[in-house]
Amino acid sequence: MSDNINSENIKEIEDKEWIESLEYVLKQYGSVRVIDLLKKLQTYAYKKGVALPYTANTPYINTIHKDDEPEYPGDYEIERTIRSIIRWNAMAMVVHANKIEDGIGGHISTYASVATLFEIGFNHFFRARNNKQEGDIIYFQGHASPGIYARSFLEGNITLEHLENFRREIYTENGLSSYPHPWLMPEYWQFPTVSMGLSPIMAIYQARFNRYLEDRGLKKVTDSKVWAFLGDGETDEPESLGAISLAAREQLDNLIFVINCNLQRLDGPVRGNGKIIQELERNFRGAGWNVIKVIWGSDWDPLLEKDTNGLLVERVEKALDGDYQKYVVESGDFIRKHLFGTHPDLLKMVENYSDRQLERLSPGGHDTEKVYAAYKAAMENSGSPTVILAKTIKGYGLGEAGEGRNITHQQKKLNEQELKDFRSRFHIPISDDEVGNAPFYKPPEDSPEMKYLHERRKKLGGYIPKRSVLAKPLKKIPDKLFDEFYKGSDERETATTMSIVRLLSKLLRDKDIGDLIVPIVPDEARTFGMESLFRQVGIYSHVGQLYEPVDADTFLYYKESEDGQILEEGITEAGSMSSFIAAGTAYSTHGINTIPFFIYYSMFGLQRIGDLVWTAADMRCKGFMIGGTAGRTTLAGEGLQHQDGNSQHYAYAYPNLKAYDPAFTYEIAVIFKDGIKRMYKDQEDIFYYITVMNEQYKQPAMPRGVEEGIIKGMYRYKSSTLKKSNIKAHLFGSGAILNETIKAQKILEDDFEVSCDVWSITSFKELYLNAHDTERWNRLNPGRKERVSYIGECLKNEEGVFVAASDYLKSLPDSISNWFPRPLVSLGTDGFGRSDTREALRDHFEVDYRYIVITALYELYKTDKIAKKILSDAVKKLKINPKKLNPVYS
Ligand SMILES: Cc1ncc(C[n+]2csc(CCOP(=O)(O)OP(=O)(O)O)c2C)c(N)n1
Ligand SMILES: [Mg+2]
Repeated sequence: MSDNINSENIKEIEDKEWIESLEYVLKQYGSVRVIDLLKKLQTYAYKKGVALPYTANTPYINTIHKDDEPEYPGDYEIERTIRSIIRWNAMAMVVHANKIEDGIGGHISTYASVATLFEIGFNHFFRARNNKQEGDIIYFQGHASPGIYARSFLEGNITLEHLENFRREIYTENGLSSYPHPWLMPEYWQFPTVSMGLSPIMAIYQARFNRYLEDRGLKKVTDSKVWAFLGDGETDEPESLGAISLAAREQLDNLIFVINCNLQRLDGPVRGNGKIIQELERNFRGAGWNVIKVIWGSDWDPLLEKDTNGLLVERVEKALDGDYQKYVVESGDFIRKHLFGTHPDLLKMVENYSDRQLERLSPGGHDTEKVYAAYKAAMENSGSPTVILAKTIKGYGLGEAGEGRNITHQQKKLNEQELKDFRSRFHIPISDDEVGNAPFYKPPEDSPEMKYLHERRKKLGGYIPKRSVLAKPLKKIPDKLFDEFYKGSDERETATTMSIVRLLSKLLRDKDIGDLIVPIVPDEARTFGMESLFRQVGIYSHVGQLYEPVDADTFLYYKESEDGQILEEGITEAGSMSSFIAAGTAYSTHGINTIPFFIYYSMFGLQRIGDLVWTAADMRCKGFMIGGTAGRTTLAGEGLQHQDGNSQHYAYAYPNLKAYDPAFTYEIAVIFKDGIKRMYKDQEDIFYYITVMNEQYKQPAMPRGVEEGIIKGMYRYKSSTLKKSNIKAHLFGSGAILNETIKAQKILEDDFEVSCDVWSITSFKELYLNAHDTERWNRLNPGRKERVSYIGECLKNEEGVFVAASDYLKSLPDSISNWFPRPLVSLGTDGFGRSDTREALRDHFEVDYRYIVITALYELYKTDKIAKKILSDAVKKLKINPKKLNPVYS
């Protein structure tokens, strides 16, 4: 027993000595030396076999100590009043909208929690772009849009009519879109953020792209920042955290994440049984970010000050997020018992606090000084990105109507009493009589608040959000460069993938636009034969190449350089697409006409990252997405997961995405030339999806007069040589399957005396859109001269049967069948892919020339043009197995 006492005593003495030594070093030499010493001790202990427990967490308190907080440069009172008015108007917008039309939706509680985090930014940090400064790039949390509108209302950039038409965009020009959508509000919103998880990954790649532009000398080096505001629930999306190590690796100190940790998501707590702030801290610190936690408001400072034995820190660390949510809705008495009642010393700490005071102990994210200190530290941090983890209260100020309640995310209506309470809590000068209608409130222009608000924004360069098209249209579109692609390859067999890479290589050399091309590839350059570009233009790396590449002695070595042009993203289609978006919107964000050229495995594009593509479409992003080695049967060997028979279909869903499935090199050249012109000279808000294949065949020279057809979606590639036959068929093919139709044409002509024309379909989507558009116009304009669709124009006097084949689902040709003189019969690749040869695959999916021949013959038989016997003989002759399983079910 006495031994124990002795050893305890010794321990105490040891502790004291060590702490005193540390204290001495800290005082004498500062924290850097302390860190150094501790590291040395750690290493020494490790060498001696002492495995220290690892934790990436710091205690559950603010990262910035109260004594290190800078002086607050703003006027608290005025800022609080402004914030309160914005809170009110943001809430009123949603209440209004739902009063007029039940179910129109909207969110109150997200902004209620993030208001301070935004407002400190608006008053002190967010720089607008103008002719003197580049400005910051800000991704606002999507569901908080009412608060952004409400601020713009005070600033004068959004009118009362706008507020009254929140979520009513159809019948008024002054409606407001539910969330940030540049497509709908192109002079206001820059970044769509409402699909959770996309803004964090886009922000990371945006910050990296800003660096890329600087390193390549395309823009000046500035200290502008990319801010991304996210929800804590949002961090569950894989995209949210999926690229954070890239941000640290690239040392993106131009990037600041602010995570609004209100501990709740839509259904309930984010981590009721844990602590989201600590979890995120671990993730971000582990990845190498500068993490700033803003957990406690100033009211907590005196308590933490009193906590000399660490009991309080221990207790707040132990309490779960589920507990903290409860403290928001519970009484002070409950907080006293539950949080502080675990130890007499803790209870003593709050013995002089009233219940009301305990209820009002607020989290750091609602404390202007704490938030300001965090933002300032983030601005000053260098060498790593910063994440601010700010604890807030969801539905802050809603009281009984939803503060901290699980239902709060969906709260859209407040009754009269709740409106009164909200009004009183935030001191909004609206009378009891009026308050039930939730009227909007704007202080007089000459009020101190309005003056302050304008003055702050003036200082920061203007009002935000604001979107504009800063880049001038390109004057010169390369012309001559494309000529060689129209000529054909003579006897040489090449694939369209090779052609597009050759085209890219030439574009990169072009003196007018070469610098603007941004090749992006997710670890697939060799697959597409692009490795020559490594050497030609280099792979971008902010630090250059710090090692000697293993293939340094070869001509096409792996060259990384600071001004490298290729973004070799590694295996991340989502990251690559985020780069694509940054580059394809630089005409607006930076006033630079960069032209992204993103080449990837087509199956891992629209199918995998379709939502990012949707965001790109919303953002009016430009550029070329190239789906490589596309086609379900053209990509031999790779099998079920790789063989793409769908992506052309997905492309239909994106209104401003042009989708092409070209067969020949010259078609690619025509589409490209037109695309660059339309996007960068005519400034159309469109982007391109082009599928290219790895099947090698002779590339024909461009026939005369087909350019317009290529762009519009189809043209007659090869007329029949059998002019006299009165049996007629038209075969339509796209991509590499066009060659099968050409083979089928020959057989139909030689063996069956069918006069047969072959048409190349370059874009089913263009044909589909044009046909529907024409029909719609005719339907709505019955008295006027009927318009004819492009398909109708092409096939005006054509007779016979019509058969189409592509390497995609049958529904692709089906989608345009309505406008053909007779139904178009479709062949396609419905079903799971297989690994086998092209020949076998085309037999399996029934898209080879034999099936095209049989289909044409069957249609001719049905229209009494040929006898049944010819058809049945043909089935045998072409060795088609009638018992074969339908590939869609196999
Ligand atoms: C990809 C995606 N999935 C689901 C939703 C629907 N949704 C909208 S808000 C929300 C909860 C948001 O919680 P959090 O990120 O914590 O933000 P808070 O509102 O709490 O600030 C959900 C699930 C969405 N917008 N995007
Ligand atoms: Mg949340």
